[in-house]
Amino acid sequence: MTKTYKSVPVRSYEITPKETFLSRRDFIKAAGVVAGSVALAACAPKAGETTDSAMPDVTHTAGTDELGNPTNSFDQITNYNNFYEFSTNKEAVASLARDFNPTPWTVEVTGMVNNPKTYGIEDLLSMFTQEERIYRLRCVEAWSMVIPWNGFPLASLLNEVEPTSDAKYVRFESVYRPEEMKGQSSPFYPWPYQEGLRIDEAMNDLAILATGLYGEMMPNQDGAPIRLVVPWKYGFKSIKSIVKIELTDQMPSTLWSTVAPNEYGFYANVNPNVDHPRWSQASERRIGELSRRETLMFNGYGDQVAYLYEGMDLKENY
Ligand SMILES: Nc1nc2c(c(=O)[nH]1)N[C@H]1C(S)=C(S)[C@@H](COP(=O)(O)O)O[C@H]1N2
Ligand SMILES: [Mo]
Repeated sequence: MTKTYKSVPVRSYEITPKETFLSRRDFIKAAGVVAGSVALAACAPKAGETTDSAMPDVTHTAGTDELGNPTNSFDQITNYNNFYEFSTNKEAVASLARDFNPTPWTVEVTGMVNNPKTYGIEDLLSMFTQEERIYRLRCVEAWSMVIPWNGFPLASLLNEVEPTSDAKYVRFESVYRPEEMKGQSSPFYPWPYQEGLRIDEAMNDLAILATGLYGEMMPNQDGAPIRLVVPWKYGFKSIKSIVKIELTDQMPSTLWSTVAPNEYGFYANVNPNVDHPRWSQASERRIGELSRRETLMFNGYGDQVAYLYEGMDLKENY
């Protein structure tokens, strides 16, 4: 399931017309060519050779998760989005995010670390092996998808900067660009979006920084160019378009717990036994399916993460 791919710091839509971006993979298949880029044109591999391509062999991505659930389509994943910086309308995010320009991009890693550093997105793409991780994403609004992400463990980056022994939490901050993100004009939300994890949660191998999906660079609407994915927690923890990561000894405030502290807590682990005031969490609607599915404790990742919460009252979980 895990594979590596070579990334280039060039976005798909910079090298293909916007109209063809969404269907680029089909185009590549139909044309029988291997994905290349302007940067790689001089050493483009022959048709059929994917090893040196900027894009992985897409046939590997059309799979299932470890429970046998089929992945949602690229179309579903990129046209039904929660990204309040652009819009509260999930179907409007894709078009409103089209002109967002995530290059150049840097991520500042700071706070209680021995080696604070600002990384260019191209550094993060080349320093760390980009793996595919097929994860379920469960929104607190009780819908879900199965998404084939590309990315690398958050722990790999944290190990580079070496948190000090005082660091207990990791705080994440999204980009603030009200000119490009019209939703940030809304006075109802304390921008920029921020989120946090306890450091042992952040070091868990399931927690990744995702840089793409379906082998494409991350689409704008899904949090270009880099976002967190913590699949055992409700979707709102998986903060998009990250510009800053700060190690701290204080539990970070989060956008949602600031807006509605009675509805959203810090941990936000998926838990079918604890209802949200407005949504039962017992079951969920998988996008593209007709009947509802039962929601799984920790979204089905209990074997990997339950140890993190031993002795905690899981009713306090969100
Ligand atoms: N910066 C930022 N990150 C965010 C959000 C947001 O509005 N802004 N929405 C969250 C919510 S509620 C969910 S369910 C997921 C949705 O991710 P997707 O649109 O890629 O499926 O992103 C999360 N990350
Ligand atoms: Mo969500």
